[in-house]
Amino acid sequence: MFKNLIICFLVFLAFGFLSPVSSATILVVDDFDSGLPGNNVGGETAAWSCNPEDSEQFCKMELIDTERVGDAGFCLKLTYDITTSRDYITDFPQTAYNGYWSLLNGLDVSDYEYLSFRVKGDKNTGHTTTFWIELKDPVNTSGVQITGITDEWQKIKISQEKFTNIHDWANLIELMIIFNQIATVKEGVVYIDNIAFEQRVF
Ligand SMILES: [Ca+2]
Ligand SMILES: [Ca+2]
Repeated sequence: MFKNLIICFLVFLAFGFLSPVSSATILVVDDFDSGLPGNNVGGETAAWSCNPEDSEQFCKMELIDTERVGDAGFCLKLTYDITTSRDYITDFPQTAYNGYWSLLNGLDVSDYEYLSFRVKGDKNTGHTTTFWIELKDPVNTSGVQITGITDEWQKIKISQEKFTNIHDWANLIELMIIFNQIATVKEGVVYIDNIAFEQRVF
């Protein structure tokens, strides 16, 4: 009887301490709340463009606390412009491509099922309703088109299976946001917050 009680107590302890689901089901890549470049998994972050010497096109990254998800912290503000007098993309004259990268340093997300993030466009400047998001493993790159962006925060949740070219989910190298010829508005502002990988909720 006493032995059974001990076992019950140990089982209670084990489940009590090990089973809280919230800590295990979401892996936060970046909540931007430090207000500084660099993500929550130790990777560098930056804006990029297809030609840094062409100042007619650019993507600028800022971390701001006037727009964000939640009551505190910061979000990522991307100000982009893909109009230029030069040609970069076949069949799309005078169109550049640029965006933002976040290094994942070999992040293991093989136990996760979804990439998620919050996004909205800026009502005043205008914004594209669509952009491209890519993941890279050591060998492959795979992208998904994000659509339906409005000027209200929404959560985007993409099954990792949609990134069909990624084969090494235990070793992700980079996440990239790309503004290119699919942008519905060629100059604008997009806000991003809470980039994460999530497990399926049972
Ligand atoms: Ca935030
Ligand atoms: Ca321009």
